[in-house]
Amino acid sequence: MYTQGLDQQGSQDNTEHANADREREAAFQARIDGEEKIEPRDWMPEAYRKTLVRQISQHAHSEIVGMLPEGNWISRAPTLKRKLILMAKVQDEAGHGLYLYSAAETLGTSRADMVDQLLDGRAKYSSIFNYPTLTWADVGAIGWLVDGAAIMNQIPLCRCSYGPYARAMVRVCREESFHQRQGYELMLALCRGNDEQKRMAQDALNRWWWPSLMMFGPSDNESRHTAQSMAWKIKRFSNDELRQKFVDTTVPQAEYLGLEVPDPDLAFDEESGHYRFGAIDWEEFFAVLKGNGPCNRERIEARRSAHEEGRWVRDAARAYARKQAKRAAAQAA
Ligand code: BYC
Repeated sequence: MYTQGLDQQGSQDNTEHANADREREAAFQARIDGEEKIEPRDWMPEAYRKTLVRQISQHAHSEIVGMLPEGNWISRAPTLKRKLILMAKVQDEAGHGLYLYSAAETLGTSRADMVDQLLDGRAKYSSIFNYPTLTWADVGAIGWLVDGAAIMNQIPLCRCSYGPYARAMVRVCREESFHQRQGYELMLALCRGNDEQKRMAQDALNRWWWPSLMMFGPSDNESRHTAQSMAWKIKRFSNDELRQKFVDTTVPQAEYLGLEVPDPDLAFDEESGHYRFGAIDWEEFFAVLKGNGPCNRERIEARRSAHEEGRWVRDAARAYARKQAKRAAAQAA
């Protein structure tokens, strides 16, 4: 009798908890629907927190790994001016990584944990950075196409429901817009140059076009997170919608450069006002995600050795912080 009474009490408590959770979730969703920003100290469903940590940390890792393919060309830039521009751009990417790690930390995950997840292969970063930069024209193609795709994806993130992520994106997008323009201007210089330079530009477009389309993620029917992320207003457009906007914006830019987009099925559809494009090689995309792209191993190896080489800086910073804390405690006593 007595245990039965306890069981009943237990199940009543569970029902009350479930009802309270449902009410909190409904109130949370109402705030999202009303376009309110969610801030770090606000209550949020655990799944919302987890989705944000996943997306923001992957985004931060992409910025940091993204420094590698372009950094490869800093010492070989053709002029001092190009070298200065490229150094500034690569430094901007480091800054973006830092704002993004900070935004993710507001959700209760430490930067050290996020970095560990990248280095031991548990966390993803953008597929695009697993391709090599073979010629100087690749620096132009990355700015034009990769930063162009990044802006297309990130401008809507300025309206993301999570305040710290949305605010970080405002500055990131301003800087990405400069990056895109420098890439396009570099391509234009090559296209107005001699035959060899124009061939380099075309070759870079041939190699970066399809991987750039893949950056937007799997097609909508394969994307496991989009529906929930859109309901939470983390994402404002689906992967396919953004990919289409990118194609519509970029094809006329390629025409202006006098370059040919490497897609025999590409055609403008008068009726819809959009470009129709050929099938994406999703096998290639998923192989890259699994770690089998042309440069996956090289990129992670470069990050691991950078992390090891930076160990003494972290140790020194920690020792300094301990010393400061001890001094502050002694002064307070
Ligand atoms: N690469 O359900 P889905 C940049 C993963 S670079 C690798 O559609 P979601 C920059 C996805 O994570 C751009 N993985 O996911 C430019 C998920 O796996 P998990 C970085 C990808 O999150 C120049 C699975 O596939 N930008 O900024 O709704 C220089 C299923 O996908 C990719 C961002 O990170 C990919 N391309 O949508 C330097 C923007 N695509 O986690 C830097 C923020 C998908 O379940 N992120 N996956 O194991 C987003 O907007 C979204 O996370 C995505 C994916 C559109 C990328």
